[in-house]
Amino acid sequence: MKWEALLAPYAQVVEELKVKLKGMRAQFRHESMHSPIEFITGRVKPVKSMLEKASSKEIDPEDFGRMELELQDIAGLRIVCQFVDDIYTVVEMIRDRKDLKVLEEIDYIEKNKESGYRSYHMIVEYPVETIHGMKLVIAEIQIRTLAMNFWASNEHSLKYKYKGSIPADIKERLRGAAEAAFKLDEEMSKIKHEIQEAHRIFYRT
Ligand code: 0O2
Ligand code: 0O2
Repeated sequence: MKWEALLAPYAQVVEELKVKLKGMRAQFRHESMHSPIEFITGRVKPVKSMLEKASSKEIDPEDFGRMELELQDIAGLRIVCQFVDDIYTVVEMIRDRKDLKVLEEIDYIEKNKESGYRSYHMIVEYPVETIHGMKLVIAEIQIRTLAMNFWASNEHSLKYKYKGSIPADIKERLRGAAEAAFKLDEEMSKIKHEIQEAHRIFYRT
């Protein structure tokens, strides 16, 4: 079968989940509440990058069945939030949804990766209707702040530039930049709480 046909259910899952997650954001906005979601993006993993990952896991390039089981980010969604607290609000909302099942959660915020990377990852199973019946598809949802997203996209392009092997001194600076980005998140959260507190005091008196 051609790649396009094999990946069609994944493309559908990305589109369906994007619509549903954007729906959550729209509901918050309609109710004039702060939306924990700033924006959502989604993609199907490019075939080249699927094959590279398959090769690193010693999966035969013809064995799409194994790729479906072991590459959990063929369908990938990214939810970008303003504040760190918002990430955990979104996580709770996803856990509560009845249209998908959470298989695994990895908190790279509590414990960041060696590179400095921070994000909350949820691996979910989502039922999609195809012309051959219902198919359970695995998708990865990455939830992160704007600052974490800024860091990850810059680091990702540097990795691309240096073909996966970033020089040690640049790696060290990237780790420092990740900490600076996290400090910015923490500072913004403190400012947000102080504004909310001031609001409460103002309206109580
Ligand atoms: P809105 O209301 O502006 O958020 P699509 O299918 O076109 O909705 P696509 O093409 O899969 O989405 O993804 P794309 O183009 O990467 O971006 C998805 C949404 O995220 C777009 O908004 C972008 O404007 C938004 N976006 C991407 N990067 C940033 C960013 O750094 N900051 C902000 N605020 N938004 C960003 P929408 O979906 O068109 O609508
Ligand atoms: P791309 O190009 O974004 O698709 P595992 O097999 O479980 O050991 P796996 O599957 O890589 O490892 O899972 P992990 O580590 O949770 O990472 C999944 C995705 O998270 C990556 O996909 C990236 O999108 C993102 N990510 C993880 N670590 C980093 C990092 O150090 N920097 C950046 N920028 N992103 C990271 P891909 O397939 O690696 O890449």
